[in-house]
Amino acid sequence: MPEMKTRWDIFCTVVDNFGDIGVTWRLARQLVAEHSLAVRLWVDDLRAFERLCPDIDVAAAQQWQEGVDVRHWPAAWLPTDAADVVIAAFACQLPSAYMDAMAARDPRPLWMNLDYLSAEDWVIGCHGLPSVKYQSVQKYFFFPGFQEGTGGLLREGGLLERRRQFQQSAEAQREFLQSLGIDPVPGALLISLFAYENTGLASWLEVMAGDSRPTHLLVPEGRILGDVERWLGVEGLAAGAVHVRDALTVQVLPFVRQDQYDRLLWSCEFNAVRGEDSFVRAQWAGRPLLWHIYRQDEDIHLDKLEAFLTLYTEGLSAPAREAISGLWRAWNGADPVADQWLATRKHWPELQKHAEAWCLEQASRADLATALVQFYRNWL
Ligand code: TRH
Repeated sequence: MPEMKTRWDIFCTVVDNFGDIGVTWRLARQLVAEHSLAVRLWVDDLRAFERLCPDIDVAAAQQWQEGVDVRHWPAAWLPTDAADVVIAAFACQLPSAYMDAMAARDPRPLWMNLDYLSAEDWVIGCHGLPSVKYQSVQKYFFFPGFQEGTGGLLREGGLLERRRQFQQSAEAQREFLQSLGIDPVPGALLISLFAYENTGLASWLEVMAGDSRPTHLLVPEGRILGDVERWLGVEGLAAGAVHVRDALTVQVLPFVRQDQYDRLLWSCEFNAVRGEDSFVRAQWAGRPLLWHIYRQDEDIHLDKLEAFLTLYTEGLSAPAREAISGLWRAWNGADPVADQWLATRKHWPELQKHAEAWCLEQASRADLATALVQFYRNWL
């Protein structure tokens, strides 16, 4: 008889943006592909999912995508049996009938909350601790993170090898960029820009336009386009648009699939990213980056920014640390970034080496999917 696969349910409510679905879709695929698990991914908003995965049928209650059993999480829940492992992503509230099904199940499932990523030290103390109980079912905290003692980061098997091969092949990069309609400006610094609205952008575009080295800026369609339009003095920017201002070429890209977005990050010398998942992917690209952190009430996101900077800049010379930290702080304060960008450019070789070293250090720890599976094994 074939061995029964362990069944996992992942629940995702799309709060806003693409991070919630971006992380859970990535995790679900990896659990299927690398750990041979039977995974159902419950998503309340299939339209957001469709942006990342155009194959999604937004009208389907159930569909298979890359081996994942994708379920629309309906407002009116239909009775469903509980899985062996239940992951509530980002503290989403499970349907009460499903919680009853968990409590009725024998043996009880392992119930985990997959939390948001943070570099703060307290995460180490809280990772893996019991949280609330529902009847006799215990919930546990599972924290992703950058340090030993956390749940780690999502990283597919062989990712860095694929990245290295791609970065070593001028041909592969050319072909990929061409497939997105990108013909890199000769000698230009290739930069990707994925960010929330940011009034600091104008100063960055200004300094790039006046630079002695050309810059080719690639901007996937999204929230930052309004700031780009204001600076260019144009309206209705959409994928395919290309505008040149002195040394700066701005090109708008379509929003692409996650694996294509990875290759975009690998192709660029510098990546501006945001939120959670693109932030991690830019680290796996092994290139210097700029993080636009997701804003939170009472500015608590600024503590998270500082916590990450403390870890990330360890080992850099003091001037390089100040330059990159200054750039990140200005960007997240929506302040002008021109001086900080010029200072960062002065330390380019050091920052490039450092980005690769940071990537390798992070990759030396267990990836998040493996850590989840290990957590389950230890719990059994
Ligand atoms: O979209 P985000 O801003 O998501 C945010 C964060 O996750 C934040 O922590 C959370 O609280 C909030 O959502 C609700 O940024 P993030 O996390 O980088 O997610 C974007 C996803 O989109 C990521 O999986 C990469 C993917 N992506 C593509 O697949 N193609 C693209 O062209 C681009 C630009 C992104």
